[in-house]
Amino acid sequence: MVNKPIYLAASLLAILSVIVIGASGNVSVFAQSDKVQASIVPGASTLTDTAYSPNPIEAAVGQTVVWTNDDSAFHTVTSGTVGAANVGKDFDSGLAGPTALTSKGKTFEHKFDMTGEYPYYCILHPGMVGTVIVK
Ligand SMILES: [Cu+2]
Repeated sequence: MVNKPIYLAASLLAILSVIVIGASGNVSVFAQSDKVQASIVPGASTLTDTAYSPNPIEAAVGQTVVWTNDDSAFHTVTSGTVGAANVGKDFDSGLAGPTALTSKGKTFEHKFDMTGEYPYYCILHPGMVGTVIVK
């Protein structure tokens, strides 16, 4: 009987700590979105390292980068550098199919699961270049 208040206090502490840990866990979920937005800017065809914005795009491991074509022309988001053997191996919006950025408002997304620097460009306008940095 003498120890009852101590048990009650300990129980309350345990319950409170669970609530606090749960709340802080939720806060961290809301603090970092799982998506990073990027744009292919109007007039991108004649631009180089400002065609994709922001450039570079910074993302955390596990985040998905979403590119929106805000230009009226058809563009691609294609991993690699012009003429390299690995062009399109990591990601490629492509020249046809559902992910092709054929017109304004179309989007392409890719989830990055490993750290690194990922150069990419537009197959249709190879002067358009960008980099995704995943930390
Ligand atoms: Cu283009």
